[in-house]
Amino acid sequence: MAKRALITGITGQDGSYLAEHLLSLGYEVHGLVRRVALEDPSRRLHRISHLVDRLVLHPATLETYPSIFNVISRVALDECYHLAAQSFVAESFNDGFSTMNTNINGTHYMLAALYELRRDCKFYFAGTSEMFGKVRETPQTEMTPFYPRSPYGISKVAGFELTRNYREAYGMYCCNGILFNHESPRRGFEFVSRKITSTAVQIKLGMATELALGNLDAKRDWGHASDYVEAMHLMLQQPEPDDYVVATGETHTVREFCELAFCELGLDYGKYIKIDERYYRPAEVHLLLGDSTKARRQLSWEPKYQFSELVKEMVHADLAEVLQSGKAP
Ligand code: NDP
Ligand code: GDR
Repeated sequence: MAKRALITGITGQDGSYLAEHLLSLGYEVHGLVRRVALEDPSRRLHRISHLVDRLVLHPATLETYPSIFNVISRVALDECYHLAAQSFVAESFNDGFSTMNTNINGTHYMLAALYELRRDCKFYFAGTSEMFGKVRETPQTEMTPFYPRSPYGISKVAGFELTRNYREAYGMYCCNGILFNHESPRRGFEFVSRKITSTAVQIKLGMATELALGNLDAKRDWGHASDYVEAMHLMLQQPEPDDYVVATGETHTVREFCELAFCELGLDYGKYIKIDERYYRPAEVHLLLGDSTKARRQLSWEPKYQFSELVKEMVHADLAEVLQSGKAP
C-alpha cells in the first residue's frame, strides 16, 4: 500500500518540491489549498501545475478549525507536513495579528484535528532559524535558546512549542524542523534572493535600471529548497520523533548574494544597488549560521548544493523565463 501524505502549503516553494519528492517515492499525495486556488489554477497553482494531475487537492483554510477537521476526516493519513504559513517576515511587522492567527491557530487546529481523528499520523512542523532571532550563540543548534525578533518568529516559536507539547503530552509522532533559509527558482519575489536574481536579469535586459534593497550586511545560511524537503521526509522516517536543525553551515551577506548574482550576468552590482530605508525591518536578525550535525548524523542528510550553485541556478532560471516570455518576471 502506498503511504498517504497531506501537505499544507503545497502551492508554496517548499510544498511544490516536497510533493515532487513524495511522488517520486511512491506516495499518494494530498494537498490542502485555499478555495481561491482551485478557482484560479493558472496563477495560484503555478508551482505545482506539472504535478496537479497526480495530486488530490482539498479546499480549506488555516483560519478555521472545521475546514481543517473536514479534510483530515476524509483522508486516512500516514504523514502530515504542515508547511502553510504567512511566511514573509517583513509582512509580519505590517500585520502581526493575521500572521499570529494563521501561524499559531492554524498549527493548533492541525494538531488538534489530528489528535481527534488520526492520532497515529506523523506530523512535521515547519520551524525556522528566525526563532533564534537575536542569536544567543553561533552556530545555532537544537539547544540554542530562542529569541525571536518579529511577529513571524514569535508565531513560529509558538508553533514549535505546540508541536513539542502534542508529542510529550499525547505521545504523538510530532517533529519540528528548524530550517535555515532555503531558496530556489520557485522562491516568491518578495524574498531577497529572488528579488535580487529577478531584478538583476531585468537590469541586464534593459527592463530595469536599479535594485532597491535594505540591509545588505545581514548574514544568512542559505541552502536549496530541494535539499531541505528531503530532510523533512527523513525526519518522519525515524524510530522516534525529534527536532532537527537543517542548514548548510555557511553564512553569506545579502551583499555577497548580490555580487554573485550580478557577476553571473557580467554586471558590477555596486553600480545598480540603491539603499532604501523602507526595506529595513524594525528589528533585524543580523546573523544566522546553523549547525546541522544532528541531522547529518541521525538522518544521514546533507545538502547537495553549494551557495554559488544556488545563486547561479536562480539567475539562469530567471533569465530563461524572461527570454521565453518576453516579460519581466
Ligand atoms: P511560501 O510562502 O512559499 O508558501 C506558503 C504556503 O502557505 C502557500 O502554499 C500558501 O498558500 C500557504 N498559506 C498561507 N496562508 C494560508 C492560509 N491561511 N490557509 C491555507 N494556506 C495558507 O513558503 P515556503 O514554501 O518558503 O515555506 C514553507 C514553510 O516553511 C512556511 O511555514 C515557512 O514559514 C517555513 N520556513 C521556510 C523557510 C524558507 O527559507 N523557505 C525556512 C524555514 C521555515 P497560497 O499559495 O494560497 O498563498
Ligand atoms: P528572511 O528572508 O527574513 O530571512 O525569512 P528575506 O529574504 O525576506 O530576508 C533576508 C534578509 O535580507 C534582508 N534584506 C531584504 N529582504 C527583503 N525581503 N527585501 C529587501 O529588499 C531586502 N533588503 C535586505 C532582510 O532584512 C533580511 O535580513 C525567510 C523566510 O522564508 C521565512 O519564512 C523563513 O522562516 C526564514 O527565511 C528562515
